[in-house]
Amino acid sequence: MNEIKVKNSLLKLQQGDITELETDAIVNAANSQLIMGGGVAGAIRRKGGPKIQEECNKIGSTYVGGAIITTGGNLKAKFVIHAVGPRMGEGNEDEKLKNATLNSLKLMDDKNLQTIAFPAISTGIFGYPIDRCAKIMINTVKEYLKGVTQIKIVIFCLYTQSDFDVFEKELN
Ligand code: AR6
Repeated sequence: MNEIKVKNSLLKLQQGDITELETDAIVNAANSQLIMGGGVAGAIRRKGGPKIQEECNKIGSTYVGGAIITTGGNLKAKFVIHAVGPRMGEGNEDEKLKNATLNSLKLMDDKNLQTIAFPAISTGIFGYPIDRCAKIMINTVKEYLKGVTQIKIVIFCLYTQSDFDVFEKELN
């Protein structure tokens, strides 16, 4: 099964390119300097245009575990939430990944947004293990959706079939 209902919301898994999604917001796997490099960030920069990086530059930076929001530029998604996950080896990684996920969800409610798509934060260039990521991100979303929220749909958009399989195993 690749979706579950949590209270009034839906948690869904899909495989593909997150920059193609038409959700209210997609999440960028950012760094704390908010400089969009490779991976998901690179795909967002190429498809969304320079405006997103310009907005990031105005904000400047945030802490590891934090999240900030910009418009979606030329993307189909209206907004990009830039969530800063941990670099493997820097310490306290699980807590930081949980906070990056949680702060993204809180921004959604602050802005009254209803649909969000996450990538597997930190599991590319930052080197965090995919199975630990699945466990932490899925549990954080589930807990959050059990509380008071306007969020209707949370998608985990996994780039590869093998990452999708890991998330699917964790969801079930
Ligand atoms: N759609 C969905 N998932 C993707 C896509 C895509 N288009 N492209 C890659 N992934 P990463 P990080 C997956 O490296 O590890 C950048 O330079 C990828 O397979 O994007 O948090 C930033 O600027 C992996 O599972 O992010 C930061 O400096 C996941 O997205 C740094 O990398 C995350 O991989 C962040 O590193």
